[in-house]
Amino acid sequence: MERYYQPEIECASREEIRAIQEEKLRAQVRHVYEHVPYYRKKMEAKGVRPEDINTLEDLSKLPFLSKADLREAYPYGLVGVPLKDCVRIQSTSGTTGKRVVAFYTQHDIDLWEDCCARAIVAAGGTNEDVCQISYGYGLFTGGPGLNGGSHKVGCLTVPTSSGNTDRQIMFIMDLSTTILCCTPSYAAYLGERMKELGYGPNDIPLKAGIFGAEAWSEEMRQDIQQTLGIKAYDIYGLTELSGPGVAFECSAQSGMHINEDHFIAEIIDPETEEVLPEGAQGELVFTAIDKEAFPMIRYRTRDICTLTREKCSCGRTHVRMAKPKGRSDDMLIIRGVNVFPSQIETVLLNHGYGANYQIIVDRVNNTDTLDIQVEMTPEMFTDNIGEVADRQRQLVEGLKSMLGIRAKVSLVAPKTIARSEGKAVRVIDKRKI
Ligand code: DLL
Repeated sequence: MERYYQPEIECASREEIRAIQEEKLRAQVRHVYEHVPYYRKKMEAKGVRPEDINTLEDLSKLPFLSKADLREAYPYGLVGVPLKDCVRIQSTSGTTGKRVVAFYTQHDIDLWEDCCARAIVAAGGTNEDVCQISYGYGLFTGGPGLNGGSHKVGCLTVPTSSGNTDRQIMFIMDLSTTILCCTPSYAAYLGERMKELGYGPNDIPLKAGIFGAEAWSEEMRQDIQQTLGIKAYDIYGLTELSGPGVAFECSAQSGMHINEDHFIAEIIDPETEEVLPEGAQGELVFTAIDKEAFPMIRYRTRDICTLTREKCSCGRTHVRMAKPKGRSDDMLIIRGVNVFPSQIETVLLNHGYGANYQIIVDRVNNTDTLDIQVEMTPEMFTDNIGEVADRQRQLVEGLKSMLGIRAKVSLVAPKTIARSEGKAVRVIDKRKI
Protein backbone atom coordinates (compact mmCIF):
# COMPACT_ATOMS: atom_id res chain seq x y z
CA MET A 1 0.00 0.00 0.00
CA GLU A 2 1.27 3.45 -0.90
CA ARG A 3 2.33 5.54 2.08
CA TYR A 4 2.64 9.30 2.27
CA TYR A 5 4.49 11.66 4.57
CA GLN A 6 1.87 14.42 4.36
CA PRO A 7 -1.15 12.76 2.73
CA GLU A 8 -3.52 15.70 3.16
CA ILE A 9 -1.35 17.86 0.95
CA GLU A 10 0.28 15.23 -1.29
CA CYS A 11 -3.17 13.93 -2.27
CA ALA A 12 -5.13 17.23 -2.13
CA SER A 13 -7.63 17.90 -4.92
CA ARG A 14 -6.52 20.05 -7.84
CA GLU A 15 -8.90 22.80 -6.65
CA GLU A 16 -7.29 22.77 -3.21
CA ILE A 17 -3.81 22.93 -4.72
CA ARG A 18 -4.78 25.84 -6.94
CA ALA A 19 -6.27 27.72 -3.97
CA ILE A 20 -3.10 27.17 -1.89
CA GLN A 21 -0.86 28.25 -4.77
CA GLU A 22 -2.81 31.39 -5.57
CA GLU A 23 -2.95 32.55 -1.98
CA LYS A 24 0.77 32.00 -1.45
CA LEU A 25 1.64 33.52 -4.82
CA ARG A 26 -0.19 36.76 -4.05
CA ALA A 27 1.56 37.05 -0.69
CA GLN A 28 5.00 36.20 -2.08
CA VAL A 29 4.77 38.70 -4.94
CA ARG A 30 3.63 41.45 -2.58
CA HIS A 31 6.46 40.55 -0.22
CA VAL A 32 9.28 40.67 -2.78
CA TYR A 33 7.90 43.89 -4.30
CA GLU A 34 7.98 45.56 -0.92
CA HIS A 35 11.17 44.09 0.47
CA VAL A 36 13.56 43.17 -2.34
CA PRO A 37 14.56 46.20 -4.47
CA TYR A 38 15.97 43.91 -7.17
CA TYR A 39 12.54 42.33 -7.78
CA ARG A 40 10.75 45.64 -7.51
CA LYS A 41 12.96 47.09 -10.23
CA LYS A 42 12.37 44.11 -12.50
CA MET A 43 8.60 44.31 -11.94
CA GLU A 44 8.57 48.04 -12.57
CA ALA A 45 10.52 47.56 -15.78
CA LYS A 46 7.77 45.18 -16.94
CA GLY A 47 5.03 47.49 -15.73
CA VAL A 48 3.51 44.97 -13.33
CA ARG A 49 2.35 45.66 -9.78
CA PRO A 50 1.49 43.20 -6.98
CA GLU A 51 -2.24 43.89 -7.36
CA ASP A 52 -2.04 42.61 -10.97
CA ILE A 53 -1.21 39.12 -9.70
CA ASN A 54 -4.26 37.27 -8.43
CA THR A 55 -4.56 33.91 -10.16
CA LEU A 56 -2.15 31.37 -11.63
CA GLU A 57 -3.00 32.76 -15.07
CA ASP A 58 -1.43 36.08 -13.98
CA LEU A 59 1.92 34.43 -13.35
CA SER A 60 3.01 35.04 -16.94
CA LYS A 61 2.84 38.81 -16.36
CA LEU A 62 5.83 38.56 -14.02
CA PRO A 63 9.43 38.89 -15.23
CA PHE A 64 11.70 35.85 -15.34
CA LEU A 65 14.68 35.45 -13.09
CA SER A 66 17.80 33.86 -14.56
CA LYS A 67 21.21 32.72 -13.53
CA ALA A 68 22.50 36.07 -14.81
CA ASP A 69 20.28 37.85 -12.24
CA LEU A 70 21.71 35.67 -9.49
CA ARG A 71 25.18 36.60 -10.62
CA GLU A 72 24.34 40.30 -10.74
CA ALA A 73 22.67 40.30 -7.33
CA TYR A 74 25.38 38.15 -5.71
CA PRO A 75 25.65 37.65 -2.83
CA TYR A 76 22.84 39.41 -0.90
CA GLY A 77 20.76 41.19 -3.55
CA LEU A 78 17.92 38.64 -3.71
CA VAL A 79 17.62 37.87 -0.02
CA GLY A 80 14.01 38.35 1.07
CA VAL A 81 14.38 38.75 4.86
CA PRO A 82 16.79 40.53 7.23
CA LEU A 83 20.05 38.59 7.47
CA LYS A 84 19.50 38.07 11.18
CA ASP A 85 16.62 35.75 10.24
CA CYS A 86 18.79 33.60 7.95
CA VAL A 87 20.37 30.55 9.54
CA ARG A 88 22.25 28.85 6.72
CA ILE A 89 23.62 29.06 3.20
CA GLN A 90 24.22 26.26 0.71
CA SER A 91 26.10 26.67 -2.54
CA THR A 92 26.75 25.07 -5.92
CA SER A 93 30.11 23.97 -7.19
CA GLY A 94 30.06 26.78 -9.73
CA THR A 95 31.09 24.62 -12.69
CA THR A 96 29.04 26.77 -15.06
CA GLY A 97 30.02 30.26 -13.92
CA LYS A 98 29.88 31.94 -10.55
CA ARG A 99 28.71 29.99 -7.54
CA VAL A 100 25.10 30.24 -6.51
CA VAL A 101 24.77 31.05 -2.83
CA ALA A 102 21.28 30.29 -1.52
CA PHE A 103 19.95 31.45 1.86
CA TYR A 104 17.60 29.72 4.30
CA THR A 105 15.58 30.69 7.33
CA GLN A 106 14.70 27.94 9.82
CA HIS A 107 11.24 27.82 8.20
CA ASP A 108 12.86 27.25 4.78
CA ILE A 109 14.97 24.38 6.13
CA ASP A 110 11.92 22.82 7.72
CA LEU A 111 9.94 22.86 4.49
CA TRP A 112 12.92 21.60 2.51
CA GLU A 113 13.38 18.68 4.88
CA ASP A 114 9.65 17.92 4.63
CA CYS A 115 10.04 17.67 0.85
CA CYS A 116 12.94 15.22 1.28
CA ALA A 117 10.90 13.26 3.83
CA ARG A 118 8.08 12.96 1.27
CA ALA A 119 10.60 11.51 -1.18
CA ILE A 120 11.93 8.98 1.33
CA VAL A 121 8.44 7.82 2.32
CA ALA A 122 7.49 7.57 -1.37
CA ALA A 123 10.48 5.23 -1.78
CA GLY A 124 9.05 3.04 0.97
CA GLY A 125 11.03 4.54 3.87
CA THR A 126 9.78 4.25 7.47
CA ASN A 127 11.33 4.54 10.93
CA GLU A 128 12.39 0.90 10.55
CA ASP A 129 14.82 1.79 7.78
CA VAL A 130 18.54 2.45 7.79
CA CYS A 131 19.15 5.30 5.37
CA GLN A 132 22.70 5.87 4.15
CA ILE A 133 23.35 9.29 2.73
CA SER A 134 26.24 9.15 0.29
CA TYR A 135 25.62 12.53 -1.29
CA GLY A 136 28.26 15.09 -0.39
CA TYR A 137 27.73 17.04 2.83
CA GLY A 138 28.84 20.63 3.20
CA LEU A 139 27.99 23.35 0.72
CA PHE A 140 26.31 20.87 -1.65
CA THR A 141 22.62 20.47 -0.83
CA GLY A 142 22.39 16.70 -1.41
CA GLY A 143 23.76 15.50 1.95
CA PRO A 144 22.14 18.09 4.25
CA GLY A 145 18.71 17.91 2.54
CA LEU A 146 18.32 14.14 2.62
CA ASN A 147 19.88 13.97 6.06
CA GLY A 148 17.12 16.24 7.37
CA GLY A 149 14.42 14.29 5.51
CA SER A 150 15.72 11.00 6.86
CA HIS A 151 15.54 12.33 10.43
CA LYS A 152 11.97 13.51 9.89
CA VAL A 153 10.93 10.05 8.69
CA GLY A 154 12.72 8.58 11.69
CA CYS A 155 15.12 6.40 9.72
CA LEU A 156 18.41 5.47 11.33
CA THR A 157 20.53 7.94 9.38
CA VAL A 158 24.06 7.04 8.28
CA PRO A 159 25.80 10.24 7.16
CA THR A 160 28.71 8.73 5.20
CA SER A 161 28.85 11.61 2.68
CA SER A 162 30.39 10.75 -0.70
CA GLY A 163 33.60 8.89 -1.42
CA ASN A 164 35.62 6.21 0.36
CA THR A 165 33.78 3.51 -1.54
CA ASP A 166 34.94 0.46 0.38
CA ARG A 167 33.90 2.11 3.64
CA GLN A 168 30.47 2.84 2.13
CA ILE A 169 30.13 -0.84 1.31
CA MET A 170 31.25 -1.87 4.77
CA PHE A 171 28.50 0.28 6.31
CA ILE A 172 25.89 -1.04 3.90
CA MET A 173 26.75 -4.63 4.77
CA ASP A 174 27.45 -4.22 8.52
CA LEU A 175 24.51 -1.94 9.34
CA SER A 176 22.13 -3.60 6.87
CA THR A 177 21.42 -0.32 5.13
CA THR A 178 18.06 -0.48 3.36
CA ILE A 179 17.92 2.90 1.57
CA LEU A 180 20.84 4.42 -0.31
CA CYS A 181 20.90 8.09 -1.31
CA CYS A 182 23.57 9.24 -3.80
CA THR A 183 24.04 10.31 -7.40
CA PRO A 184 23.10 7.64 -9.96
CA SER A 185 26.67 7.57 -11.28
CA TYR A 186 27.96 6.87 -7.78
CA ALA A 187 25.28 4.19 -7.29
CA ALA A 188 26.51 2.53 -10.49
CA TYR A 189 30.06 2.65 -9.20
CA LEU A 190 29.07 1.24 -5.81
CA GLY A 191 27.28 -1.58 -7.67
CA GLU A 192 30.34 -2.27 -9.79
CA ARG A 193 32.60 -2.40 -6.74
CA MET A 194 30.20 -4.64 -4.80
CA LYS A 195 30.10 -7.05 -7.71
CA GLU A 196 33.91 -7.16 -7.72
CA LEU A 197 33.85 -7.92 -4.01
CA GLY A 198 31.59 -10.87 -4.74
CA TYR A 199 28.24 -9.47 -3.55
CA GLY A 200 25.26 -10.39 -5.74
CA PRO A 201 21.88 -8.58 -5.58
CA ASN A 202 20.57 -11.13 -3.06
CA ASP A 203 23.45 -10.56 -0.64
CA ILE A 204 22.92 -6.81 -0.54
CA PRO A 205 20.48 -5.59 2.18
CA LEU A 206 19.44 -2.47 0.20
CA LYS A 207 15.81 -2.28 -0.97
CA ALA A 208 15.61 1.23 -2.42
CA GLY A 209 17.80 4.00 -3.77
CA ILE A 210 17.03 7.71 -4.07
CA PHE A 211 19.19 8.98 -6.88
CA GLY A 212 19.41 12.40 -8.48
CA ALA A 213 21.44 15.60 -8.92
CA GLU A 214 22.30 14.65 -12.52
CA ALA A 215 20.57 13.39 -15.62
CA TRP A 216 20.35 9.60 -15.88
CA SER A 217 18.60 7.39 -18.38
CA GLU A 218 15.90 4.77 -17.90
CA GLU A 219 18.45 2.19 -19.06
CA MET A 220 20.84 3.23 -16.31
CA ARG A 221 18.01 2.81 -13.82
CA GLN A 222 17.46 -0.81 -14.97
CA ASP A 223 21.16 -1.48 -14.71
CA ILE A 224 21.47 -0.15 -11.14
CA GLN A 225 18.28 -1.91 -10.03
CA GLN A 226 19.62 -5.24 -11.24
CA THR A 227 23.11 -4.92 -9.81
CA LEU A 228 22.02 -3.74 -6.38
CA GLY A 229 18.71 -5.65 -6.23
CA ILE A 230 16.72 -2.51 -5.41
CA LYS A 231 14.00 -0.21 -6.71
CA ALA A 232 15.68 3.02 -7.84
CA TYR A 233 13.76 6.29 -7.41
CA ASP A 234 14.60 9.57 -9.08
CA ILE A 235 14.79 12.82 -7.10
CA TYR A 236 15.17 16.31 -8.52
CA GLY A 237 16.06 19.69 -7.16
CA LEU A 238 18.40 22.63 -7.39
CA THR A 239 20.22 24.82 -4.92
CA GLU A 240 18.35 27.97 -5.96
CA LEU A 241 15.05 26.36 -4.88
CA SER A 242 16.40 24.64 -1.72
CA GLY A 243 18.06 21.47 -3.00
CA PRO A 244 16.86 17.88 -3.48
CA GLY A 245 13.14 17.26 -3.06
CA VAL A 246 11.65 19.88 -5.38
CA ALA A 247 10.25 16.78 -7.11
CA PHE A 248 10.48 13.07 -6.38
CA GLU A 249 9.37 9.75 -7.77
CA CYS A 250 6.70 7.45 -6.32
CA SER A 251 6.11 3.71 -6.71
CA ALA A 252 4.84 4.27 -10.27
CA GLN A 253 8.35 5.38 -11.34
CA SER A 254 6.83 7.41 -14.13
CA GLY A 255 7.81 11.00 -13.56
CA MET A 256 8.55 13.02 -10.45
CA HIS A 257 5.79 14.72 -8.44
CA ILE A 258 6.62 18.40 -8.01
CA ASN A 259 5.81 19.63 -4.49
CA GLU A 260 3.21 22.07 -5.72
CA ASP A 261 2.32 23.48 -2.33
CA HIS A 262 5.81 25.07 -2.40
CA PHE A 263 6.67 25.41 -6.09
CA ILE A 264 4.63 26.48 -9.11
CA ALA A 265 6.01 24.91 -12.29
CA GLU A 266 5.77 26.22 -15.84
CA ILE A 267 7.30 25.04 -19.11
CA ILE A 268 8.46 27.72 -21.53
CA ASP A 269 10.01 27.83 -24.94
CA PRO A 270 13.61 28.75 -24.07
CA GLU A 271 13.95 30.91 -27.21
CA THR A 272 10.67 32.84 -27.29
CA GLU A 273 9.97 32.60 -23.51
CA GLU A 274 6.36 31.76 -24.36
CA VAL A 275 4.54 29.52 -21.83
CA LEU A 276 3.87 26.12 -23.41
CA PRO A 277 0.81 23.89 -22.92
CA GLU A 278 0.88 20.76 -20.75
CA GLY A 279 2.83 17.95 -22.39
CA ALA A 280 5.06 20.17 -24.52
CA GLN A 281 8.80 19.92 -24.06
CA GLY A 282 10.62 23.03 -22.93
CA GLU A 283 12.50 24.73 -20.13
CA LEU A 284 11.27 24.27 -16.59
CA VAL A 285 10.53 27.49 -14.69
CA PHE A 286 9.72 27.56 -10.98
CA THR A 287 8.17 30.06 -8.63
CA ALA A 288 8.94 29.32 -4.99
CA ILE A 289 5.87 30.47 -3.07
CA ASP A 290 6.91 29.46 0.43
CA LYS A 291 10.57 30.33 0.65
CA GLU A 292 11.38 33.27 2.88
CA ALA A 293 15.12 33.86 2.57
CA PHE A 294 15.59 33.23 -1.16
CA PRO A 295 12.17 33.65 -2.81
CA MET A 296 12.85 32.95 -6.56
CA ILE A 297 10.04 34.17 -8.79
CA ARG A 298 9.81 32.52 -12.23
CA TYR A 299 13.31 31.14 -12.02
CA ARG A 300 14.58 29.67 -15.29
CA THR A 301 16.22 26.35 -14.46
CA ARG A 302 17.55 25.62 -17.97
CA ASP A 303 16.41 22.02 -17.44
CA ILE A 304 14.53 20.64 -20.41
CA CYS A 305 11.54 18.40 -19.74
CA THR A 306 7.76 17.96 -19.93
CA LEU A 307 4.95 18.13 -17.33
CA THR A 308 1.86 15.97 -16.95
CA ARG A 309 -1.21 16.23 -14.73
CA GLU A 310 -2.49 12.81 -15.73
CA LYS A 311 -3.72 10.78 -12.77
CA CYS A 312 -0.95 8.82 -11.07
CA SER A 313 -1.51 5.30 -9.71
CA CYS A 314 0.16 6.27 -6.40
CA GLY A 315 -2.71 8.58 -5.43
CA ARG A 316 -0.62 11.75 -5.33
CA THR A 317 -2.19 14.62 -7.20
CA HIS A 318 0.80 16.90 -7.72
CA VAL A 319 1.95 17.49 -11.28
CA ARG A 320 4.71 15.20 -12.56
CA MET A 321 7.84 16.21 -14.46
CA ALA A 322 9.51 13.77 -16.83
CA LYS A 323 13.17 12.93 -16.33
CA PRO A 324 15.01 16.06 -17.46
CA LYS A 325 16.77 15.40 -20.73
CA GLY A 326 19.64 17.48 -19.46
CA ARG A 327 20.19 21.18 -19.15
CA SER A 328 19.75 23.43 -22.12
CA ASP A 329 23.38 24.40 -21.50
CA ASP A 330 24.42 20.69 -21.63
CA MET A 331 22.92 20.38 -25.05
CA LEU A 332 25.66 20.01 -27.59
CA ILE A 333 25.28 21.44 -31.04
CA ILE A 334 27.35 19.28 -33.31
CA ARG A 335 27.45 20.13 -36.98
CA GLY A 336 24.19 21.98 -36.37
CA VAL A 337 22.44 19.00 -34.77
CA ASN A 338 21.22 19.13 -31.16
CA VAL A 339 22.61 16.29 -29.09
CA PHE A 340 21.92 15.52 -25.43
CA PRO A 341 24.41 13.36 -23.53
CA SER A 342 21.43 11.36 -22.19
CA GLN A 343 20.60 10.19 -25.74
CA ILE A 344 24.11 8.84 -26.09
CA GLU A 345 23.82 7.08 -22.73
CA THR A 346 20.61 5.38 -23.84
CA VAL A 347 22.32 3.91 -26.91
CA LEU A 348 25.34 2.70 -24.92
CA LEU A 349 23.26 0.95 -22.28
CA ASN A 350 20.98 -0.60 -24.91
CA HIS A 351 24.09 -2.14 -26.45
CA GLY A 352 25.09 -3.74 -23.16
CA TYR A 353 27.68 -1.21 -21.99
CA GLY A 354 27.76 0.32 -18.52
CA ALA A 355 27.46 4.03 -17.81
CA ASN A 356 31.20 4.63 -17.96
CA TYR A 357 31.75 6.88 -20.93
CA GLN A 358 33.06 10.27 -21.87
CA ILE A 359 32.00 12.51 -24.72
CA ILE A 360 34.76 14.59 -26.29
CA VAL A 361 33.77 17.35 -28.66
CA ASP A 362 36.26 19.33 -30.68
CA ARG A 363 36.51 21.35 -33.86
CA VAL A 364 39.01 20.20 -36.45
CA ASN A 365 39.37 22.10 -39.76
CA ASN A 366 36.17 24.02 -38.94
CA THR A 367 34.18 20.82 -38.52
CA ASP A 368 32.80 19.62 -35.20
CA THR A 369 33.97 16.20 -34.10
CA LEU A 370 32.20 13.90 -31.66
CA ASP A 371 34.35 11.25 -30.06
CA ILE A 372 32.80 8.89 -27.56
CA GLN A 373 35.03 6.83 -25.34
CA VAL A 374 33.21 3.86 -23.91
CA GLU A 375 34.46 1.30 -21.46
CA MET A 376 33.95 -2.33 -22.31
CA THR A 377 32.49 -4.35 -19.46
CA PRO A 378 34.83 -7.00 -17.99
CA GLU A 379 32.66 -9.67 -19.68
CA MET A 380 33.09 -8.23 -23.17
CA PHE A 381 36.74 -7.25 -22.78
CA THR A 382 38.95 -8.96 -25.35
CA ASP A 383 42.15 -8.32 -27.28
CA ASN A 384 40.62 -9.75 -30.44
CA ILE A 385 40.89 -6.68 -32.65
CA GLY A 386 38.27 -7.91 -35.11
CA GLU A 387 35.71 -8.35 -32.36
CA VAL A 388 36.39 -4.90 -30.94
CA ALA A 389 36.10 -3.35 -34.41
CA ASP A 390 32.75 -5.10 -34.90
CA ARG A 391 31.46 -3.78 -31.60
CA GLN A 392 32.62 -0.25 -32.46
CA ARG A 393 30.85 -0.43 -35.80
CA GLN A 394 27.60 -1.53 -34.13
CA LEU A 395 27.76 1.39 -31.72
CA VAL A 396 28.51 3.91 -34.46
CA GLU A 397 25.38 2.67 -36.27
CA GLY A 398 23.24 2.73 -33.13
CA LEU A 399 24.36 6.29 -32.39
CA LYS A 400 23.78 7.37 -35.97
CA SER A 401 20.16 6.24 -35.85
CA MET A 402 19.54 7.95 -32.47
CA LEU A 403 21.37 11.22 -33.13
CA GLY A 404 21.25 11.52 -36.89
CA ILE A 405 24.97 12.23 -37.05
CA ARG A 406 28.11 10.15 -37.14
CA ALA A 407 30.27 9.81 -34.04
CA LYS A 408 33.65 8.22 -33.59
CA VAL A 409 33.56 5.47 -30.98
CA SER A 410 36.64 4.29 -29.10
CA LEU A 411 36.18 1.22 -26.92
CA VAL A 412 38.55 1.25 -24.00
CA ALA A 413 39.51 -1.32 -21.37
CA PRO A 414 37.44 -1.65 -18.18
CA LYS A 415 38.27 0.90 -15.47
CA THR A 416 40.09 3.36 -17.69
CA ILE A 417 37.51 6.14 -17.30
CA ALA A 418 37.60 7.92 -13.93
CA ARG A 419 34.68 7.11 -11.63
CA SER A 420 32.71 9.90 -9.98
CA GLU A 421 31.63 10.12 -6.37
CA GLY A 422 29.28 13.03 -7.01
CA LYS A 423 28.03 14.41 -10.31
CA ALA A 424 29.76 12.66 -13.21
CA VAL A 425 31.60 14.74 -15.82
CA ARG A 426 30.40 13.26 -19.10
CA VAL A 427 31.33 15.93 -21.63
CA ILE A 428 34.60 17.58 -22.49
CA ASP A 429 33.92 20.29 -25.03
CA LYS A 430 37.31 21.39 -26.30
CA ARG A 431 35.66 24.00 -28.53
CA LYS A 432 35.04 26.05 -25.41
CA ILE A 433 38.56 25.79 -24.02
O1 DLL B 1 21.86 18.76 -7.59
C1 DLL B 1 20.28 19.14 -5.82
C2 DLL B 1 20.07 17.68 -5.66
C3 DLL B 1 20.84 16.97 -4.77
C4 DLL B 1 19.08 17.03 -6.38
C5 DLL B 1 20.64 15.62 -4.59
C6 DLL B 1 18.86 15.68 -6.21
C7 DLL B 1 19.63 14.98 -5.32
P1 DLL B 1 22.49 21.66 -7.88
O2 DLL B 1 23.86 21.22 -7.57
O3 DLL B 1 22.16 23.09 -7.71
O4 DLL B 1 21.46 20.91 -6.97
O5 DLL B 1 22.17 21.21 -9.34
C8 DLL B 1 20.89 21.38 -9.88
O6 DLL B 1 21.15 19.41 -11.26
O7 DLL B 1 19.15 22.13 -12.39
C9 DLL B 1 19.52 19.76 -12.91
O8 DLL B 1 20.18 20.23 -14.06
C10 DLL B 1 20.38 18.72 -12.24
N1 DLL B 1 19.54 17.71 -11.59
C11 DLL B 1 19.20 17.63 -10.29
N2 DLL B 1 18.44 16.53 -10.07
C12 DLL B 1 18.29 15.91 -11.29
C13 DLL B 1 17.61 14.74 -11.73
C14 DLL B 1 21.28 19.54 -6.87
N3 DLL B 1 16.96 13.93 -10.91
C15 DLL B 1 20.82 20.81 -11.27
N4 DLL B 1 17.68 14.45 -13.05
C16 DLL B 1 19.44 20.86 -11.86
C17 DLL B 1 18.35 15.25 -13.90
C18 DLL B 1 18.98 16.69 -12.25
N5 DLL B 1 19.01 16.35 -13.54
